[in-house]
Amino acid sequence: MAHPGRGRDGRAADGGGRLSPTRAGGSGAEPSRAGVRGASVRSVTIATASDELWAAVKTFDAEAAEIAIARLLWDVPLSGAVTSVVLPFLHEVGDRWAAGTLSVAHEHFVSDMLRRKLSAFASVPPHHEDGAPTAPVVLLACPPGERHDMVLLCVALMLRERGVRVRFLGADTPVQAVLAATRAAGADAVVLAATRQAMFTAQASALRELAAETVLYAAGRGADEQTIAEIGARGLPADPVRAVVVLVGELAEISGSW
Ligand code: B12
Repeated sequence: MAHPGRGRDGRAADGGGRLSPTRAGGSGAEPSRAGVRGASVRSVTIATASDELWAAVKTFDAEAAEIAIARLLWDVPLSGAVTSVVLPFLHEVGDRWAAGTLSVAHEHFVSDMLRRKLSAFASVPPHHEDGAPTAPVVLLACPPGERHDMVLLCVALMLRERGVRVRFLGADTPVQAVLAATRAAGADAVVLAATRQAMFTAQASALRELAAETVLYAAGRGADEQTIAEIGARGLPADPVRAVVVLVGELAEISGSW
C-alpha cells in the first residue's frame, strides 16, 4: 500500500493521488532473481518494522508506532498490504490479547492507529477515471451492535481501487438505516459483515426485506451457510482479496452496464 497521494515509487501520485492498481497474484511469470531478492528484502523490512511497531505499542509511543506502521504500509499495493500486513497484524493483536500480553488500553491504541491509517486511504479523492456513472454502487456496513469493521474497510478500499462507487457506513448500523441508504444511493449491492451469527439472525426479517430490494452479501465469521440462507443473502470467500475479485465479477453481471 503506497502512502496516500504517493505512487509505488514514493513519488507524488498522479492527479487525485491514485494508488497503484492491485497486483495481487502477480503476472504469473517466473519471478526474476532481482524480484526474489526484492521479496526477501521486503520480508526482512516487514519483520523489522513489525518488531519496532510492537516495541512502540508496549510503551504507547505513538510517534514511533506511526513511523513503523507507515514503513509497513509504504510502497505496497493495497491488496498486498491487506494480505501481508493488515490481516496478520489483526491476528497478532488477537493472539497477544489472548496470551494476556496486550491490555485493553494497548488493544484500543493499536486498533485506533490502524483504523486511522486505513481511513487515510479512503480520504484520497478518486481518480477521474474511477467512479464512472456506469460503475456499480456498493454500500458496506456492519449490522447493529457489530463494531469489527476493519476488514470491511479493507474490502471497501480494494473495491474503490477497482473503480466501484463505494458507500461505507461502517460499524453498528441499524438495518432500517442501511435500507434507507440503499434506496437513496441506488445501491446495486450491500455487503454486511459481522463476527457472530446472532448479529445477522437478530435482524433476520429486516435483512430479508433488504435482500428483496438489492443484492445482499453477508461476510465475516458470523456469515455461515445457515445464517446466509436465513437472511436471503449471498456468501463471499473469507479471504478479503478473493472476495473482492468475486464481488467485482458478480457486480459486472448485476449492474449489466459496467
Ligand atoms: C480489533 C478487535 C476489536 C476492535 C475492533 C476494531 C474495529 N473497528 O474493527 C474492538 C476493540 C472494537 C473490539 C471489540 C470487541 N471484540 Co474484538 N477483536 C478484535 C481482533 C483483535 C481483530 C478483529 C479483526 O478485525 N479480525 C479480522 C480478521 C483478521 O479475522 P477474522 O475475524 O477471522 O476475519 C476473517 C474472515 O472472516 C474475513 N472477514 C472478516 N470480515 C470480513 C468482511 C468482508 C466483507 C469479507 C469479504 C471478509 C471478512 O476476513 C478475515 C480473514 O480471513 C479480534 C481477534 C482476531 N484475531 O480476529 C477480536 C475478536 C473478533 N473480538 C472479540 C470480542 C469478544 C470482542 C468484544 C465482545 C470484547 C468486549 N468484551 O468488549 C467487543 C465486541 C464489540 C462489538 N460490539 O462488536 C472476539 C469475537 C469472538 C466471537 N466470534 O464471538 C475476537 C475473535 C477475540 C477473541 N478471540 O475472543 N474488538
